[in-house]
Amino acid sequence: MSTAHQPPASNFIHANEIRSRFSRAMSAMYREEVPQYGTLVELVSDINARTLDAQPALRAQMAQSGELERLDVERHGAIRVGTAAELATLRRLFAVMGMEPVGYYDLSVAGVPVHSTAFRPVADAALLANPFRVFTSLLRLELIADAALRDKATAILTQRQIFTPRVLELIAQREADGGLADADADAFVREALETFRWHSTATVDAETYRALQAAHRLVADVVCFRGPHINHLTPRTLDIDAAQAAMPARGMDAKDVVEGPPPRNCPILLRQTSFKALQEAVRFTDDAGAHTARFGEIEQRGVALTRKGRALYDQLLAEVRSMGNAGSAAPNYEDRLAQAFRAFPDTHEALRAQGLAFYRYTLTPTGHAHADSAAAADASLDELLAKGWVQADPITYEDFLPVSAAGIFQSNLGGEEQKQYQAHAAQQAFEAALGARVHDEIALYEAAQQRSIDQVRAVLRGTAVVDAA
Ligand code: OOG
Ligand code: NI
Repeated sequence: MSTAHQPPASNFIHANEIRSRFSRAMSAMYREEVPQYGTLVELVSDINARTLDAQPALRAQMAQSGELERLDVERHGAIRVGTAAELATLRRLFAVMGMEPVGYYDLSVAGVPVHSTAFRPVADAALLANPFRVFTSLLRLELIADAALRDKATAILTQRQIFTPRVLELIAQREADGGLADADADAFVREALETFRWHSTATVDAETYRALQAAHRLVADVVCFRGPHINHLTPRTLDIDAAQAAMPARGMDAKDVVEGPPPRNCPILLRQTSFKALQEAVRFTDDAGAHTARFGEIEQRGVALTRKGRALYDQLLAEVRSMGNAGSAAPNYEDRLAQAFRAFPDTHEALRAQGLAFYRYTLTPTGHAHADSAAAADASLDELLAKGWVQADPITYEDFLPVSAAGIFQSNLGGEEQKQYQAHAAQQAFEAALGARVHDEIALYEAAQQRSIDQVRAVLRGTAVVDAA
């Protein structure tokens, strides 16, 4: 796709760098828009510093994996869009920053009329540089029962343009040339940010807003505004229980329970909590009003699970949540969760040996000393671990959890209603709207683990090639 007048590739700003600039700009914008987010970032930063001081082994492990460096910049955000065209253009916009759609999440099962993916980097090096992720949901208007209201919402959505003309040009330019030079990259960041900005003026009158809100609060949030305002940004904490406990003292109205697995010695997947969405003044075309959408969230990430591990997680969680049909709002939820998860091994040795979680294998200094020896080349991975020639470090879970996401949605829509939709995942329809397949997240972890094993093997056999990627 190169053209004669294209600047040399070395002038292009790396996608990782554009993503970092964008994530920084987004964080600064959200701090201005929602000052409590700034408070949350400070709280998390204090708690992370304390946790690392108290746990030198954790610090050493995170330093060795490279994750210590990314910790302070690590964020995810979330947006919700209304049409296939919006979703498809977002895919192209995120591609400029090296972010690809990973995973399919059907939230209709939890009474939220959307399905979603997460745009994020996928390569090991890109994840280490900056793992910025955006959980992106597409409204499913077909789940709205009232046909007239559905048509009205569709008409409103087809009239809006959530991208600036300049960002559309820059996306096309990057697709044609393969990159963006410095000034264009900065322009891209500035223009892309406009799509995610909050607008306190709605595009509809108060009555339309109320009608859409009655269908579902989420429908009003998506349809009535000029763009898909970022609705939260989430820093990563190393001790979510400490952070949750400290939130009220800093003036934050914390959600009652932490979503995801219970506290453990070896964190798995993802644990999340949030402070509740703010009621904000908005102007309809004919009247003043209020809207609840934006909130703050924190998360703690653990090891990625294999298909077997994930099946066990889903099974144990379902056992607890199905009791009394109350989900995480049931009494004694946390006790019952902890009780059920006793069935989930809680040492890395057991998680690894039973094939429940993914690990990245590297040679230790002793292992390196034995490279190219027959003893090393013939040994199994377990033998190499037992000898201390190879070490296994947990691969961090970079994705989301549908049940947790639903809990986050529910607690932040304001209002208590629980809508029921027929559960029907529609991954193909979602991918058709997106204009691409989504990555299977578990296959990505599997490949990362396998690459690390291949690399260890190659060094031990003396056939390692210097890996350029
Ligand atoms: C997204 C909620 C899901 C998470 O962290 O699971 C989410 C939304 O409310 O739009 O962000
Ligand atoms: Ni979130």
